[in-house]
Amino acid sequence: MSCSIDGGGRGRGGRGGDGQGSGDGPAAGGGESPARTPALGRVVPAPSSVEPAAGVHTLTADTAIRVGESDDARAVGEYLAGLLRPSTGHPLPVTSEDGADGVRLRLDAAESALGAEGYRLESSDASVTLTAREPAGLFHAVQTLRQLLPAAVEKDTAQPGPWTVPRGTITDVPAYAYRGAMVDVARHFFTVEQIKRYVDQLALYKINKLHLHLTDDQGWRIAVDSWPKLTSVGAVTAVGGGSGGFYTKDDYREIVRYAASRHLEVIPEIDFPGHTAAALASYPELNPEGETSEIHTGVEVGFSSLTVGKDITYDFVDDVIREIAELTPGEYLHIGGDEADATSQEDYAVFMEKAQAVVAKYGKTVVAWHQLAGARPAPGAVAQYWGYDDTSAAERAGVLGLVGQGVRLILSPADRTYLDHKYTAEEELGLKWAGLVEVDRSYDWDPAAYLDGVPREAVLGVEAPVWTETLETTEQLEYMAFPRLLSTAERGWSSGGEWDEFRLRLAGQAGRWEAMGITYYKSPTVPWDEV
Ligand code: TNX
Repeated sequence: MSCSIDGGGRGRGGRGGDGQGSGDGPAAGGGESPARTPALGRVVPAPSSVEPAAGVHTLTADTAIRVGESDDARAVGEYLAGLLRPSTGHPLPVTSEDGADGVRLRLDAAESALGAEGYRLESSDASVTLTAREPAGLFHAVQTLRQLLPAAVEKDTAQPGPWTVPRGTITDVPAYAYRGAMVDVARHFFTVEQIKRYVDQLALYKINKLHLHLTDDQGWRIAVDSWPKLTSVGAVTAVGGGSGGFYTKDDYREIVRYAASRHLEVIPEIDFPGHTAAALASYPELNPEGETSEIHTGVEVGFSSLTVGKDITYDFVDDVIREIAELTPGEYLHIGGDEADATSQEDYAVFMEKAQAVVAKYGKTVVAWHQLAGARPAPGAVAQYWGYDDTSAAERAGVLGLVGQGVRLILSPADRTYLDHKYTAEEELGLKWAGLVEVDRSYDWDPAAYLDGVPREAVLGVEAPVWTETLETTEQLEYMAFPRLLSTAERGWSSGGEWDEFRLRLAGQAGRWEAMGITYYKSPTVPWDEV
């Protein structure tokens, strides 16, 4: 960060902020004003460089969104207009007409330093100009602009304003290419609409990957045409014996399309060879003796396995991976590979080698949980590390071994990034096998230095998973994700960062969550703004 970030709200002594960049507009002074302007740089994740200037830019009834001739810039401009129109009540026409005023979105191939996702935001008296090399960068610039407007901009009915943006320049590029969030839709099912809502929330914090854990012992949640009983039988229930559910292929395509419109890539996970009780119950022929078995409705793990020695297992794996790959425009396909405690080590190695080859055959890059260390990784494979402070030296050594073979890592340390874990011992929701994860703990790590012996170049990025053994509703999911999701978002986007400063920026998000109707945990570790 090239300058100090003003984390404190104006007029709130003792938080160290000086209001720099908050400007002198009518909205800037009132601590209780719903239209208070955040300081430039009071953004999550923290931008790489923030240069505040005095004063504010104000969006008015005359403001146009200027997108030039680019369809990509127009798409981002329409998205921005859709965000701003309901609360501002302004028409905000999206126009190709050039002009020195308004909100200007520019795509410029010559801006090579901005890379695939970086952007620059310049706010002056006359205009707010967003510049990027690629559409994703413009989209991220819009997320920053949202956070620089008063929180009430997030409401879906007309609000009084004024709609001020602090002046100055932000230049911002991400530290890591992979900044993910995972939802386990297998333990409890979440509908397309619920996932879309979460996607919108992820986009606000520049998360660019949505990993869906689509299958587990308790349910198979994605239609596979060549094995229809996976959903007609395997999707009917959930943890606790509830009613389950699954995505048709069109449902899934709609998730992929919607996520792409928010510049998120969907990574499907089909968990093999363990976590397969729902598949085994759907097709008894996948069991060793063709015997019938049950879908699991409890929360235990590590008891189910595909039958590694049977040919039909590989027909199944090939068909499933082919059909899932067809639904996947993105690069990655996740094959799980975790907690295969009912598979012998030898069988595991055989199975994972074959399954990885199938992923390659259908043109995807394989991702697996870090238990992949028990097999030979395919060229280009990515492993997702989900260990924690108590993970054994032997297990860590296995991960180092993978890295030594060229495997890149997605880091999801369970005692930092796991959004299903309890904040405190008093919490009803959540698990705690990796310990309690208060908000400060979720921020207390550095991906570049987290695993001894793993160089920064081997870290593809970070991911925050929500496992759903104890979570069934949108409110519960949000309560667990907010605020901790933002810790992982920032660890993926920004280099460095101290908790004492981060928590001040976090504090400014509460007003946005209230305006958006997001349920969150009001952690005592964060000095929340009054909202
Ligand atoms: C471990 S993390 C699992 C999941 C559970 C989760 C609960 C991982 C790869 N496996 O099966 O849902 O813990 O926290």
